[in-house]
Order: sequence, then C-alpha cells, then structure tokens
Amino acid sequence: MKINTIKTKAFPDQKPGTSGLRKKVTHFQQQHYLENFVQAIFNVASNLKDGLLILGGDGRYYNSHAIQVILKMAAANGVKHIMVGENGLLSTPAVSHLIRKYQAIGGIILSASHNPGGPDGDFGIKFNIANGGPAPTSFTDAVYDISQNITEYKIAETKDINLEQQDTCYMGAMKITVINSVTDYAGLMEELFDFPKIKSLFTSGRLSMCFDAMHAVTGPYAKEIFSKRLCANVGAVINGIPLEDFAGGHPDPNLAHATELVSRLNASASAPDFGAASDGDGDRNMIIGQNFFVNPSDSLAVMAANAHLLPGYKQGVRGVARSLPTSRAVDKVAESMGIDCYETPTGWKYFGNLLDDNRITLCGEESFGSGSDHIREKDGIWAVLFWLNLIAIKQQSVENIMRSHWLRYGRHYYTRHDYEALDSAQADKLIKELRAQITSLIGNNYTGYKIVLCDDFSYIDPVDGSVAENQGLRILFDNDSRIVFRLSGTGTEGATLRVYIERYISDPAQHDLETQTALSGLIKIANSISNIKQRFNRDAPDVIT
Ligand code: G16
Repeated sequence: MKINTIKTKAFPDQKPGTSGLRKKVTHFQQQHYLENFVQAIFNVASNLKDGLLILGGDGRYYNSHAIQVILKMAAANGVKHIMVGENGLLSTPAVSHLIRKYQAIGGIILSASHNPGGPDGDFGIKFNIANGGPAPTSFTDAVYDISQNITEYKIAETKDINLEQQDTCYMGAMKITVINSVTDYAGLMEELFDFPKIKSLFTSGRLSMCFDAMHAVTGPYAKEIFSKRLCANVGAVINGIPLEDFAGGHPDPNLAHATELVSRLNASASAPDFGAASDGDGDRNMIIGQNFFVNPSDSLAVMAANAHLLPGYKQGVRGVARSLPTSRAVDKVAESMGIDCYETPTGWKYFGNLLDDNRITLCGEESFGSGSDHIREKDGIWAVLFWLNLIAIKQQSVENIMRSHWLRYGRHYYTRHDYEALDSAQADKLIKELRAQITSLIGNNYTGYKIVLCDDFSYIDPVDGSVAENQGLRILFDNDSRIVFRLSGTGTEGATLRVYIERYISDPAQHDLETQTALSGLIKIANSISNIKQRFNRDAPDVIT
C-alpha cells in the first residue's frame, strides 16, 4: 500500500467550538480542509498508532466521503484497528459506548448534530477520548494549534472500503471491522432498563408512542429497540430512514422543528400517549405527552428525583450536574436529596471529569440533552427509555408525572430565546459591553425583580483544577429568577445570541401559566439590559425553546 505525503496550507478557522468543528459542507469541501483537521487529530492523539479507533457519523451529506478519507489517513498514520459502523452510521452515544466497551483510544464522530444537512447544509467532526466523552479543551486547543502550522498530511493510496455489510478487511496493516451500528448499544439499554415491564405497557395496549427519528441516525436504533425488542405499537417510529439531507428538515428535537410529531400528539382523537424525538446524531431528546411539553431542564429534575426506581439506578444518585443556563429545577431535587449539584459551562465535555470521578450519576442541559454515567455523552434514546420505564412504574401519564413533580418541588418556568445569524462583530460587542457593566447592575430594581448577583460565569473543574472563564453572563434576582446571556458555540453562520430566562414559582395555583406569559416581565428586563431588539433590528427571537 502506497502512502502519500501531501503538501498543504493551514486554514485559520479550524478552532473547534462547543462540540467539535462545524462548518458548511461547502467549507469542508475546500481542498485539504478535512484532511488538515484529521491530521491534526492524529498528531495529538498519537497513541492511536497501534490502537483502536471507533469511526462513524450521522449519515448526513459528506459522511460517506469523509469516512473513506479518514480510513485512508488512519492507515497512513499507523492506526492498528478501526471499528466503523455499517454504512458509516453510528450515533454519538453509540460511539461513546463502543469506545468504553472495546477500550478504544478514541472515536471520530462525523456530525453537525441538530444543524441541517445536505450539500448546502452543515457538516462537522468531533473527537472523543478513551473515557468515551468529548475531548477536553486541552485536547481541542492542541488540535487547533497544530492545524495552524500544518504543512503536510499523510494518506494511503488505495481503493474505498465497502461499508454496506458487516465484514473484516485490511487496509495495509490496519484492520477494519464494519460492525452492526445498533447491537452493542441496544444491549446496553437492556441492561439499564426493565424491558419486560416496558414491553408489557405496549403489548397490553396501555401505552402507545410515537418517536420521530427526523430522518437522522436514530431510525435504525429506534426500530430495533422500540419496535422490535419492546413491541411498541405500529407507527411507533416515524421518519425512521436516515437520509443525507434529513428530507430537507432540521433534525432538532424541539417544538419548532419536530412539527409532525407535535401535531400527532396534539390530535385529540387517536393521539399516541407518549411522544419523543432525537436529533441528527442521536444525543438530544425531546419528551412530550398529549398536548404537553416537558422542558429539558424539568426532564433532568424528574430523572434525578426518580432514578432510584429504575433497575439501572437502584443504587441511587450520587450527585447531579447541569450546565449554567439549564434551569435550577434539578438543584431543588438535589437539595432535598442531600446530594451535590454541580453547575458547569455549556458543553458535555465539562461533565466528563465529574462522571469519571464518580461525583455524579446524572447530568443534563437545557439544549435537550440528558445522560448518565452509563456513557460519557448525552443520550437521546436512553432518555426516551428512562421516561418509558418511569411511566411503566408509576402508571401515570407524562403530564401527571410532571405535575406531581411541580407540586412537590415547585415549577421553574423556563425559556430560551435565540437570535440567529447576527453580525459576529456586533454580537461580540454586545457581550463585551454587558460584561463591562455587569457588576454595576447589582442592586438594580426592575418592577418586582431586584438583581442580587451578576457575573461572567467561570468554572474551576473540581477534579483537575482546569479553569474555564467567560462562559456566560448571569443575572440573578432576589426571587430566584435568572437571566443568562451567551453566544452559541455551535452555529455556522454569523453569531447566535442565546438569552435564557427562568422564574421559580412554588405556589401550585400558578403552575398552569403559559410559559412566555409567565416570563414576560423577565423577557422585558432582558431586552432593556441588552437592547437586543434595537441593536440588531430584530422584532423577535428566531427560535424560542
Ligand atoms: C452541543 C453540546 C452541548 C451544548 C449544545 C449547545 O450539543 O454538546 O453540550 O449544550 O451544543 O451549545 P451552544 O449553546 O454553544 O450552541 P450538540 O447536540 O449540538 O452536539
């Protein structure tokens, strides 16, 4: 096998964001762009030489091409063995599990998560380390540094590998195993949850469900687990065939994008009892009941309060963690259970050390992500199974489970307002100006809301002492309300400003308010502090979750 060393030039924009490198497909299609970044990964993860690498993606446009390139570059860089998903498909949680199960050195996941796909859509690449979790900042910084000085990369000159069937072959000395994308992951789920109990919900006709795979990677996982192993109702999985462009959709499991699912659950006659959706690479989840939306922050709180009832978590919950902008619903549960609750920056990578150090069992984010110590990624199908198992135990609807939770712990009304495709320089200026004035806001009164704390969140990892600064501007009010401003680290067009708004109400008589109405006072305060509408000439947010 001939190995070519190709001369190249650095690209200035290869700094990974919240979750890997995400750009337009057309950007990745520039000559050497993908190869430069992959070579930088191989240089940093030098222990991949002679080790095992897991490789797969969410099936979006450019996935197949990128996999063949990475296989050839891996062979040229001395990787000993690669396990790759059939047809190049592996969900992000499945990769995390495979890394742990087969003691791989790491995994490369090709995905831009919930971002749209297709030739004009987005593509992405991320690296997960040996614990199964996203590479920490020290790793991604090193990759970026190398990408800035790269002059050449190595690639084998050989034919493409057939990924359409499970098989073992060699590329030079490198072994390639094409594996079933679902089997190992489905086995792990059977260990964690009471499958017979969930199955009896379906076979007895007590529950019907609808899972929207959004034409992304979870289709095959959902069909195997919900339809085949759990015998869910006919039509339990919709949009279950992974497509390169997600059928033109936006594979983001929220009320704005999972519209087919939402309309099915809201149809009064014949509506399924339980609805769920996942995103492009299968790590996000949305849970809904009939005419009822479960906020992701609330979902995490419900999980923390009830995990001990489920077989995989009967030892109890050691501790929990949430990202800064996630509502503090889980904090209330942790407080009542007497366990630790960690507040981390946005990004699943910040949970890795807490999980490895056995400080937490569950963690989650407002961005439709929840997970546990079973792997080191958030996990969409896992979250759906968690809720199904809980319903089977409690024999209650989604809505009743949520309402009983609020009754006990109070309700955290919560919303996120996204302003997308803003001019990046203007968005940076806004954050800079807010940062400059933030401490002076303390003590200010806005009709019933008094500011008691204002800062730019920074985090010291309690395990390794690493520091992450400037992670979001948070404003706390004396009545437990909160506003957080930060810029997204996952967009590919201009800047996305996220405004997170939260209000706590313990009085059950006020648990039925419409969310935006309940938060209207705080929404006004957020705008008056930041002046977003006038600055960017926007009447309303582009997306509200
Ligand atoms: C990624 C990260 C999450 C993060 C989310 C939003 O999710 O893994 O930890 O919460 O992005 O990040 P941002 O607010 O910076 O856009 P995913 O599902 O896109 O990989």
